[in-house]
Amino acid sequence: MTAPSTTTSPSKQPAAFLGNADAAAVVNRLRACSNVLILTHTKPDGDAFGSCLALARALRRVGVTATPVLYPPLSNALRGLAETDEIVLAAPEGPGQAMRGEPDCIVVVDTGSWSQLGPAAEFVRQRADQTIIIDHHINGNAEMASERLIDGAMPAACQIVADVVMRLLNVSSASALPTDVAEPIYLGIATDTGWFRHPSVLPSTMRLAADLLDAGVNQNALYQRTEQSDRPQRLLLAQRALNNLQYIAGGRAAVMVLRHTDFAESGANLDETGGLIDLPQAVGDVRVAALLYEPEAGLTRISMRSKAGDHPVDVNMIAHSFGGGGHKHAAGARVAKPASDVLPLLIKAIESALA
Ligand SMILES: [Mn+2]
Repeated sequence: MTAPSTTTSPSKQPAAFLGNADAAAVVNRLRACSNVLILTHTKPDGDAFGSCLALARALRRVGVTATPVLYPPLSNALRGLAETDEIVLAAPEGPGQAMRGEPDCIVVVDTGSWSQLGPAAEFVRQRADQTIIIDHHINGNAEMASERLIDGAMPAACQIVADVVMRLLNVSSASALPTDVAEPIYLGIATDTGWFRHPSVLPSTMRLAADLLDAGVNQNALYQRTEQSDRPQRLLLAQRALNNLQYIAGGRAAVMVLRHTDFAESGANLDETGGLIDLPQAVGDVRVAALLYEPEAGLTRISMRSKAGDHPVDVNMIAHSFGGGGHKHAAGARVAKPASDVLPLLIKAIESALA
């Protein structure tokens, strides 16, 4: 880990990871395939899961065998949205274990980083020529894939996947997509944008969402399933996060810490930290929110959000200084130190970004 940078000068910006392919080229390539492996980042979120499922369902409709291999943890809410035979959950020896025969194409969605591929990284490393990335993160590893359909302006990978599956299925409007393809796309966009509240939302995002509703998506059913199906333990974890909340930078930022023991004592799982980062953002003066939590003793994950507006803080820059990355308004990092060591460094980095 490098020391947190005290400046946010543009020269320190991570090199842009530019795409080199358009949707039409990717679709042509996919049409020529017969056996496609679909991968995403470990601990798949709604966007990762939705991208995999929508792409797999669309490929199967055009006669292509598609195997999405996902690495847990995967929330029960997401898992329940796919039939049991539609996805493979974990293949500890690598995705080859889950495939019937050698894939002629690998599509990696919602990430382009080796560090996020988990046990699949080695498999992909040997097959970069056959690999396509579809992503909205600009800090990835270009050598992972020969074709990279990447648009950092998109709020969700699913908005890019929507374009791909519409071309694949030959429909000119997302309203003509089959409902079972439209649903996971809507899920991915809704969850990656905090249900259309984040600054990343574009006019085209709302138009696409409307078209997906026309395609038969039941938005309230998806909302209840993903946002209103918590276990009671999650609220106990939230209680602990709020107990540990502190305002810094004169109240313009808030940081929360969950220690390893907080999970054991509340009975909550690591994947139940989702959404906690949004709580301090309810406060008007808070421009930056950070959550530090320890998946295990001696390891800290940092999650950060910033609000758009005057002098917005680029949390991607802060995350980068901790060896992580993400987007301007949402980023994270993992640091091999206890949270008590990381906290003062992070506070300093946030305070200097707000200075
Ligand atoms: Mn995403």
